[in-house]
Amino acid sequence: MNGSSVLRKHNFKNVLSILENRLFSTTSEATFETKPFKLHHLENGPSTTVTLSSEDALKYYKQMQTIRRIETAAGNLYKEKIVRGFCHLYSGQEACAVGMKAVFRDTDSIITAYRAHGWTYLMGIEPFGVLSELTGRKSGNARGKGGSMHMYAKNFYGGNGIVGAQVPLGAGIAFAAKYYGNGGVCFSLYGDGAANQGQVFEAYNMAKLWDLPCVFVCENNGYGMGTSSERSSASVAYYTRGDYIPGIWVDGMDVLAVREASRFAIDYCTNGKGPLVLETATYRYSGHSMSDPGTSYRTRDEIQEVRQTRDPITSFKEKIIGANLVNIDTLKAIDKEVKAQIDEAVKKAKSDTEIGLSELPGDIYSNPLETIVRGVTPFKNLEHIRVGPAVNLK
Ligand SMILES: Cc1ncc(C[n+]2csc(CCOP(=O)(O)OP(=O)(O)O)c2C)c(N)n1
Ligand SMILES: [Mg+2]
Repeated sequence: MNGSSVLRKHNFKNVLSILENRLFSTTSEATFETKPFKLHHLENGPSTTVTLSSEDALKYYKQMQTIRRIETAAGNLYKEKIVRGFCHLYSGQEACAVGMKAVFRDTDSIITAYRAHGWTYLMGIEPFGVLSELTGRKSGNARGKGGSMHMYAKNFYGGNGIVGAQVPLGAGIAFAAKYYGNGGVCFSLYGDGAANQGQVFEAYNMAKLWDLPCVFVCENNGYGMGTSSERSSASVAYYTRGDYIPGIWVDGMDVLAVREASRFAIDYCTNGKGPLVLETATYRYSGHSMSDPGTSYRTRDEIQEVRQTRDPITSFKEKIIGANLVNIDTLKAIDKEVKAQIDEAVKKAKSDTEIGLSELPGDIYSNPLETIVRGVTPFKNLEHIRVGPAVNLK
């Protein structure tokens, strides 16, 4: 090709891309570079070059926006005193969940701590099922009896309020997958505040001893209640804390990086190599729970800076628009659709009714072996009843 034809081709390309932008036409696939992963006891890690289709871009964007909106709605309902009890929001951490879920297969499971609303939605429950659980109504995911921390779905083992206790349970779910030989991997999530607990290390030990298909995911959002990770942990390199278990550090604000790391983790575990530790570096915008304003142990500037520079939704939006994968109007339409869906779910969650008192002893066990509920009251016996079905019964 001679000089003038190179120039002609180059100009032609420029003109084309300008035209493309003007007409808001989009490309169907784009490639991005993630931040480097940090590796522990691994020779090779996930690929830092990631490919994204426009279809997946829209899917992840919608999922993250939906989680953000559910949490905003939950916070408002709490302030209106319609949601009572505990309420822990996941805002800021959306990319962790959406990135992991993006590569889950039908056989993979997840168990988390008390920031469970977003996961419940991702694992198949409509926002109305989440919000009506929060308001304690009968259409709630657990018929209004579980509340914020106790929501479940197929392959989703909840919502667990005892810090760290879900980690050995996750190892148990992974054990079951290995025992049944179904090829499933369990993602067992915990926070930086749980990462120093003894039971975490006991679970690591068993998981490695038996090479269980378990991904121990430490969602490091920088704080356990009001204590910064630096003040609570002698080593904040949580991805190395499994010692003999290999680990990966990933930018938890980048949905694509989390997706790639999770893909790698599933592949690793299903190849019989045993467990893996995945640290997702993330941030929570809200206080620890609704009773914590979240400003006494960190500055407003710190929160503002994360919002402006690392927000998982805004940064993803900029990325996919910049790559011409989607156009702004489509994203605006998604925003509108999600807002309408959550507004409607809030309305219904407020007006739904509660279950009757007769259901109080319902579903204590999936298979009650005794008729009478033990240890309740000496005056009046309560009988077990099944409303069912249990979502995770094998
Ligand atoms: C066994 C136990 N100890 C203490 C508590 C009180 N508590 C609730 S959350 C929390 C901090 C957990 O922080 P982290 O694991 O970082 O999770 P995050 O809230 O940041 O998501 C503590 C100490 C509890 N629920 N259970
Ligand atoms: Mg934390």
